[in-house]
Amino acid sequence: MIFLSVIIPFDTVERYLKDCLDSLFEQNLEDCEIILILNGNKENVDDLLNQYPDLNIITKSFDQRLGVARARNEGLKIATGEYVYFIDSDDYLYKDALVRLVDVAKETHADLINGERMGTAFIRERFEERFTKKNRDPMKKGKLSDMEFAMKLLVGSKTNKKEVLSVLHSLIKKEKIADTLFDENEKFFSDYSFITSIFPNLDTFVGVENAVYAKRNRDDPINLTSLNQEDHGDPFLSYSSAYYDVLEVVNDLNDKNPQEKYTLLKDEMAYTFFDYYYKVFGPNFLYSEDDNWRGIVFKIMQKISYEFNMDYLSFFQKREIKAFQENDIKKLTRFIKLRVNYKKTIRVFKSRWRFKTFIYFRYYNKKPINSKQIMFISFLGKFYSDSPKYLYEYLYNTYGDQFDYVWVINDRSVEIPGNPKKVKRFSLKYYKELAKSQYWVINGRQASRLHKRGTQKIISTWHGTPLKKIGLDIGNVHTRDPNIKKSYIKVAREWDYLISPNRYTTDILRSSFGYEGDILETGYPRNDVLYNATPEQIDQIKRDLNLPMDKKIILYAPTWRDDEYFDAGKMHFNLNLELDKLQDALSDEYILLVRTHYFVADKLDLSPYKGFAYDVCRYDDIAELYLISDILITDYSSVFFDFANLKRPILFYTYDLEKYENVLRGFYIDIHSEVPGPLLKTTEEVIDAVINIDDLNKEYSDKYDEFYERFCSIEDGNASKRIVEAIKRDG
Ligand code: C2G
Repeated sequence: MIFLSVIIPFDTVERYLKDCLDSLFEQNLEDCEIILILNGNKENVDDLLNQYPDLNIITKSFDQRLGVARARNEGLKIATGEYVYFIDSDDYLYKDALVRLVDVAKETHADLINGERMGTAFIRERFEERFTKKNRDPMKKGKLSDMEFAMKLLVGSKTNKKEVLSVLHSLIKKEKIADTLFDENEKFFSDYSFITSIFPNLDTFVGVENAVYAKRNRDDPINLTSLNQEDHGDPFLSYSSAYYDVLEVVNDLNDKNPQEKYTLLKDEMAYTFFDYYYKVFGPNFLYSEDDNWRGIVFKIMQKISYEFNMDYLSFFQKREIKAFQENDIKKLTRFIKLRVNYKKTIRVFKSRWRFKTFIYFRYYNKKPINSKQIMFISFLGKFYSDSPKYLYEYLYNTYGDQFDYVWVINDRSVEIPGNPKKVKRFSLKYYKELAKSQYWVINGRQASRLHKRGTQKIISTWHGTPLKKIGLDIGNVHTRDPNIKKSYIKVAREWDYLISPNRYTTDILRSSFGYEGDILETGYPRNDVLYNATPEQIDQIKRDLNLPMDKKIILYAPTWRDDEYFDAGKMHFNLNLELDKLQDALSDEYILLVRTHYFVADKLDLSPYKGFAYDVCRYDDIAELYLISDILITDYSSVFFDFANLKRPILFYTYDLEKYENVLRGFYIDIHSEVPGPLLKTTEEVIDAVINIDDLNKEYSDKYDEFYERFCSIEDGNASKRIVEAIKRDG
């Protein structure tokens, strides 16, 4: 008899399934079958499955989407293992999570052996890195008994707030499941009835420490929801009613046959519910303006309040729970208000940025605005570059000291002509100058917690003609913040002017930000220099960078990938271009400048390619790099729209085109037919294209002209001037 059957329902997102299977493969489990229920999936996963010849994968396919309950049942029907284990296809195991459970199962033969489920927004690699780095400790067993710890894990960690019980990450003896199936009519909560149905059969439980299962929080609440993010009504009502349903069943079971396992389970459920009440529900209750809702939930909480074990509660917590029992909604509101405000005050003083924001609103924002002051920021203060730089230089050269200029720049040693005031982003001085400035010139989104006031105006230059979908048009947001789409609209509502380089961008900016304000379709200030620079200036850039003057230059400037983040705003990037091959083939004639996107946090090591490849990631202004480059290689970055102003050749190294196009972002134009250069998939193809660049120029000549006409024809080196004049006309 096989020892273990792992059941995985799969309907979508192949790369998540890959993480899942990789992590299973790394467990090196013998005596294990993996039952994969393919249902309603559009992706062909055969190639993926062929990558695991050593895994015993049994697939069962269905054309239609079955739903998780039915898919798991299909798995259960054919499972032959002594134990059954459920994992979802978008989740994965941390290190040896499952082996640990299996070892304990072999040793103890317990009926249920389980580990911890931890919510995460990270891709697998990053989860592991962060886990080790930040030392986020898994739950400890401490003095708890095997059964007590197992109940804690079954009900879930505090990160899975709105779940009562989960079947995931438990080894369950198949004979104890017998013929029990998941309730296929229950879309969301079939785990609960499944567990409570088999619960009477389970006698021995062991919870295992340090066996962590990563539960992926998908991060787009609008387009790519996971089951527990789907909107199934008010979170409190759905959690409390599920809690109550489970409680009733457990009470019934206990009445019929009183046992410790039922009491332990009930205590654990109540404890987790209380935690949710205290941290999430309490503040929501306080701030809600819906008296009807408040009335309903008060009654429900009143009923549940009798389940809490008062011995574990602090004095203040007890007061609150008693207010429910005394039916005193006013008293309750007062108590919650007191503790929420207390916590807020502590937070303001504990966190530097909260403290500074507090000072900004309460103090700096009460001081007068300087009608002559303009503040500039480019790429989060990382560079002196982009349209804010060229608008600034135009203003400074034209109006000199008639204005007071402030630059937000994190490295204050960066030289800026005219000696403007320099402040570091999010420093106290930054807030002070922000509050005083009449104009904020920004090339991205301002922090959503900051708001302009009175006569202040925001000029948003944005930072590129979009190829890849942006803002509200992105189908599947992979960032950490689930509310990012709402914040796009909120932030754009504060802009007074939005700069656009062409009609195409104007239309997209309107829809992708829901923006209704003024758009100045003037061309980009950052492209002025591409028309105005002299040959001497161009040579000087090369000299400043210590580049050989006798070689032609290729600039490789790829963009970032939404699924490769490892911390807020920090991305990872794998250089997929094989530099050794490029060096062998091209270094007689060319050098290569490598510039990753500014989100990418990895440091490149180009030392093996000394004399051929140069790291220009930290160089402030990419426009200057365009000026010295003979060929651009990019992928889906907006850089080629700007580079095209120079009418020099562009190659697209799109090794992961399918993923980028179909899964990560999607594009506004047809990249296959509308871009002015070839799409290349391998380093060899890139080399070939560079060697035959003259032929390619001829081949793409008509397409390039069309492209230039559509995206670059407004540009003439005077965009900054047009913008300043338009704003002056408005007063
Ligand atoms: N950039 C750069 N180096 C790179 C990539 C980008 O300096 N290797 C700069 C360029 O000025 C580019 C801008 O960052 O135009 C935006 O980069 P994209 O790769 O296009 O990506 P993103 O930041 O997501 O912005 O509408 C444009 C989109 O919003 C894209």
